[in-house]
Amino acid sequence: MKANPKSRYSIFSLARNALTGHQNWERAWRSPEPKPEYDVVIVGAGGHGLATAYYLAKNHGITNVAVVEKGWLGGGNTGRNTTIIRSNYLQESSAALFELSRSLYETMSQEVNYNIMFSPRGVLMLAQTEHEKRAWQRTFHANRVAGIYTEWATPERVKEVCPIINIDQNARYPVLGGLWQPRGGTARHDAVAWGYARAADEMGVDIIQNCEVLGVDTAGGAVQSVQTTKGEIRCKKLAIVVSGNSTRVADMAGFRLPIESVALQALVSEPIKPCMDIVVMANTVHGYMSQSDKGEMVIGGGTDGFNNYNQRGSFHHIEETVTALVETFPIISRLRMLRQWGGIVDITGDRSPIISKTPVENVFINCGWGTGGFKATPGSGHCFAATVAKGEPDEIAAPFSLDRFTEGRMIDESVAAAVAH
Ligand code: FAD
Ligand code: PYC
Repeated sequence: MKANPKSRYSIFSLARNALTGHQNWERAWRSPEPKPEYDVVIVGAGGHGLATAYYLAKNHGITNVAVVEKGWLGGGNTGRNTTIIRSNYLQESSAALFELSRSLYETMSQEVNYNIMFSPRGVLMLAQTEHEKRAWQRTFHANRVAGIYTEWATPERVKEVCPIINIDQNARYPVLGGLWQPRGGTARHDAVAWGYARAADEMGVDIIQNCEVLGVDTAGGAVQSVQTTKGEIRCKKLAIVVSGNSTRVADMAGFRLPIESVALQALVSEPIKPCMDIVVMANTVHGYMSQSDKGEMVIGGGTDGFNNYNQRGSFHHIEETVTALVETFPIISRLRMLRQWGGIVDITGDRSPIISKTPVENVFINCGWGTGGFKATPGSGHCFAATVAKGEPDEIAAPFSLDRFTEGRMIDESVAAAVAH
């Protein structure tokens, strides 16, 4: 990466801090008190809210912006996901959105001058029933038409890219092939939030943590202000980007969303030697796995079977997910699991996101990413910033508006959504 001459960080500051007991690190972003009024208030300092702030400042010159966060930045789903990035979606509009995002990941470290550790190691979606094989082959053909590079992998090719997979055709769920996206991969999730936060802060955006939005004043049918735990903040525009809490904040602004909130859990094993250098998703059995740089196997499964706002893991999930995966990955039968957690995901009926104006003037919403929004962070921020700045969705965001649910323009991505189908 080329050194940025404006950077406050250098090899010399690294050495100086190492020699002085790490007492003198500069803060990566300021911790301001809220001003009385902003042009735009963004609720939620997850990756999507921070990316929105970054692109509002960078692409639209709007810097009188506050991002208000009830906890700490990146502490929601952004810091709880399993970091899978891919764009192998079926519908044309989704392909455009997710491929924009994947391609922005390729250069994000340089763009925000922060190493987000993008690792295009390849993502493989297994086909383990005849029906699933047909569904992924259909997606493979659609990807080709949309200009997204994927390959169809035979069982032998699957074994080649992931030697620890069992391809015995007598298995209960035999590996019949897979959809392989070589430029899919992973990135460090909290670095994505930190990178956007630092870059937005440098352009003048106020990031206000420990500041919960408790109410929205919409007198006269347009947003006036938000009530927060740090007092009232007036705003000309309000952008709601709170994932699993979307229905709660939309309620405050006086409109309803077609969203269900449910916990999605994940777990990691004890660290082991490198044995898997790609990401594999096995959606028929509801499981997926990759290996972290520390050597832990990062494992996840399906959503909880009931609506809830829990951010915790539960024992049944470890048992169900590991049981589901063990036939395909026999080596995990002897692994000890180290820790587990959960996040609240916001799921729509068609498993596609919402990037939209709302029935309240100057209130905008970005939600419904469900189990799959980490991969979309840069593209989502890019499109949502344009929507907020111009008051109308841009070309890529337009199909994802809220009125598609009343007009019946569903964007069915239940197969691509994988663990959320
Ligand atoms: P968040 O990061 O949740 O940010 C929203 C923020 O809003 C939070 O910080 C919250 O505290 C704040 N907030 C809420 N209410 C208020 C309020 N009233 N006032 C102020 N602030 C408020 N996606 C992928 O693409 N790949 C994956 O591999 C993947 N794995 C996942 C695994 C798990 C276990 C989970 C839980 C999710 C996974 N996802 C994955 C989904 C992905 O994490 C999310 O879609 C994405 O991170 C959403 O980002 P966000 O910025 O919209 O939300
Ligand atoms: O959307 O790729 C995804 C995903 C993987 C695990 C959870 N979500």
